Amino acid sequence: MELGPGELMDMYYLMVLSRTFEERLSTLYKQGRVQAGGFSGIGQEAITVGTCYGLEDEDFVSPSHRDLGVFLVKGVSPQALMAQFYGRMGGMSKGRDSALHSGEAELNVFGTTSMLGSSLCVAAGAALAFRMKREPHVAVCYFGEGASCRGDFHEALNFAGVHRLPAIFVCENNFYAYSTPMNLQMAVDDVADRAMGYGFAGKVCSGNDVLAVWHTMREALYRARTGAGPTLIECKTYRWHGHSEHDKAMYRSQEEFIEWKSRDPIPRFEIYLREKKLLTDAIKEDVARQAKDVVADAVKYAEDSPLPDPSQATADVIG
Ligand SMILES: Cc1ncc(C[n+]2csc(CCOP(=O)(O)OP(=O)(O)O)c2C)c(N)n1
Repeated sequence: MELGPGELMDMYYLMVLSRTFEERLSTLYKQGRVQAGGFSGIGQEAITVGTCYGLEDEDFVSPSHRDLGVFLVKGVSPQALMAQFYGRMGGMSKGRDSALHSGEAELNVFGTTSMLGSSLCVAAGAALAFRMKREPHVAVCYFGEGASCRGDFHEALNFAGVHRLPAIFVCENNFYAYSTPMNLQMAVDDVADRAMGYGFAGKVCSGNDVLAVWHTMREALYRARTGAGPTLIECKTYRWHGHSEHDKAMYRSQEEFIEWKSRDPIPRFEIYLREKKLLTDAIKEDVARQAKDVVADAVKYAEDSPLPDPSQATADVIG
């Protein structure tokens, strides 16, 4: 399956929107205007857009703490997302928290908890539910290479492998779990190798090349939807900002940072779009303006949205 011009430009817009949103969020954090600590996914946009674009509405996704793009592509409005970071009533959790630990049940976006790796088992469970109900949907779970060192990861993959579940595990390997470099977390070079131990395919791709990510995801979706079982996709990438906005990331070198910045996924995709005669300077400016307007509108919506009423703190709690 190839992407048409409209789809390619949609993906480009979503990457630009994601970047613009997060750049604004970073400024808002420094101005003390948002409640959230700001786990930036800048530099990783090709992964969220490349894996999520084209998913069915019924497909289940469980984004991690810096996967803003997953929410945007799955259809959460930029307004609700911004209000979420402001901790306002208009946000996904109606002001009960201010990070991406919230979800949107109607869109099948499952909010992860703060415990790294916890949602992998939930995604395996969602995939099992699809299997039991004979529904042709897929559960996609996002996590970092750090989370892949936790027990939940291994239990989820083992269970998904045994039952050949329609699950796709997307590892965003940005080489650091907070300040811990990859070589102090695991003794293998590729997280994808771990899939072999659970009896299914592990694929590595460039997480800064949206088309490589998209094609790898297509194969995984085909396997999942045809009953061939799960896939572990490892996308090699880099987070430009620190672990969160207060972290200056002094544990990594300038050289390394500059090298990865030169692999920025957005200009990389722009080269492709220009070669395909889909992008010109004027269109690029238009897309940037559109994204800026959407984000400005989201900020206004969030700032106009009321703070939650304390009496509602335990409303919607199921138990
Ligand atoms: C079980 C657990 N241990 C530690 C933390 C604290 N913590 C939050 S995010 C993070 C780093 C996660 O690294 P990774 O999984 O690689 O994802 P990334 O932040 O790089 O996207 C840590 C250590 C946590 N939330 N849960």
